[in-house]
Amino acid sequence: MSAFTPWPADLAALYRSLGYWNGTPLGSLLSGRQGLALVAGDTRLTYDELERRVDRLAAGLVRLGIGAGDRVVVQLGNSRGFVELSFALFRLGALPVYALPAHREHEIAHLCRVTNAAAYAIPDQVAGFDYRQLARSVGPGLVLVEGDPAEFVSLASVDSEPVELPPVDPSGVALYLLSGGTTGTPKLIPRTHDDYAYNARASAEVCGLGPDTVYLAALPAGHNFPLACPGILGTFTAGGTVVMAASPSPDEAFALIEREGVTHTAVVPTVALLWAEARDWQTEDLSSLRCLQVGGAKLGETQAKGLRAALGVPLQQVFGMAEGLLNYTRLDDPVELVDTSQGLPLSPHDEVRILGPDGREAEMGELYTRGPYTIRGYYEAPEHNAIAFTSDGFYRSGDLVRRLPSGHLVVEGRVKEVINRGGDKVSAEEVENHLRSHPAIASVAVIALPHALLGEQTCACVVAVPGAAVTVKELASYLREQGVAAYKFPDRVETLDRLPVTAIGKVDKRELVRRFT
Ligand code: J2J
Repeated sequence: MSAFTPWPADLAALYRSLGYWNGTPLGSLLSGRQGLALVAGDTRLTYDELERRVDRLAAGLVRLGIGAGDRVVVQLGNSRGFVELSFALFRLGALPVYALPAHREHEIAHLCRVTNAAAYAIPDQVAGFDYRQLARSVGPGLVLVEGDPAEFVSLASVDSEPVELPPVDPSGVALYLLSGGTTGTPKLIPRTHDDYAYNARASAEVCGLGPDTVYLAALPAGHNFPLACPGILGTFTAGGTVVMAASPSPDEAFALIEREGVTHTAVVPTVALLWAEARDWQTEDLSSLRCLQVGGAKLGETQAKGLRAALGVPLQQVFGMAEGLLNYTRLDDPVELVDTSQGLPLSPHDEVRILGPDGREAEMGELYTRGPYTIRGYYEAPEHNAIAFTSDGFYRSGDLVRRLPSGHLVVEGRVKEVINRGGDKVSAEEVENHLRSHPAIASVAVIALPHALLGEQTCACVVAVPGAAVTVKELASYLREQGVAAYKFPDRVETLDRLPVTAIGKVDKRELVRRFT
């Protein structure tokens, strides 16, 4: 079983005695349910059909040498293969490592290397990008392809008579999520069967999911929000139907909402705003929607009111993090609270501390948290863990929040160096590291600047070497050559003679933000 930082024994016992951790491995979430489980493209699978396919896929993976504890980097789109492979791996006790579709050589090679991945799962090609080419340059020995496999193994062909599988320890790691981190390389978040099943189940309850729920997975499925908040796993827990959207574009999403009678879906504010705009010319019936979850980046009050008016569907604000803590506005909260807050912690046992600059509890300050589904440490990152977690196990979120008398939190800003680009998290340090090796750049600082649609955009503040010029286009093509995902490319470049520094000699990013806003 893969090592992770465990919860202290007394708290683990408490979470078990409260029934939060109920010993259910994720692989068994499909069992005992009935009706339509999954709609993806032309495929419609009942729970029975999905169960059978998962069992056969798991048996086929065993034949290919995949077993308990093996890590598999999963970069599939929102497809049947994503669901089938995830569940087959859960059943085997093998661990999906969820990459995002936008990741390229740099990110995938890193994930394969640090997890010593046994396999890598990809679609054949999407929107003109050939993932098999990516697999050729970085993939481990076994590459599984949904679609045309070329020289690799077709996921659909992995199919054997079901075999008896050894039991899976529900207290062990089930999967890895990627952090929207602050560090030079993205950190991996180990989630256990127990804590993640609770995350999905409790979320499903708060969002009112049941067998009649039709959930549209519009955001990339390997992200925590659509995966388990309540998302795909929460919908299966409740016995509902998951509908996979290949993209969250209004064309695709609205047609599926109308056709399938979608009741719940999750989007980032940028997508929600696009949907609201599209309402002017797209007339599909969206009245089946009972809950439009918006989260991942701040949704302002004016935006919330505008969305409500344009789409005419109930909204829910979600402030979550792949590390654990989830905050949801409740379905019966007054509209005013839904429009002005980012929600209330999910679990009665979520511990939230808001600490001011003096380290004392305050009404407004940095959010620290621990609880039954918040990790105690990143995968194999002892040095970073010493900074990211307090000695008593609180995760230091880097978010600045204010607590309302109702207990709801309002996100006011952040202290971590992340650009939240329409919900995509870009580590300033990571981009700076890449850009520092550019021959025209003497020094560089990457900052977030406001942007009307994205919320924030990435700006590279550059001191160029004498005589050289640096443009957005040039940096994009440089980073593309380095195999960096496109959402990390700077949207803006500002050139300076020197970077301003603070009294203690660090780059003064606040001053840069002031100057270029
Ligand atoms: C402001 N900032 C927010 C919000 C997240 C549900 C929803 C989102 C995520 C997610 C998630 C925000 N307003 N409503 O995992 O399950 C910023 C914070 C936070 C960081 C986490 C989920 N919702 N954020 O976004 O791991 O800065 O998770 O710490 O990608 O996003 O990013 P991530």
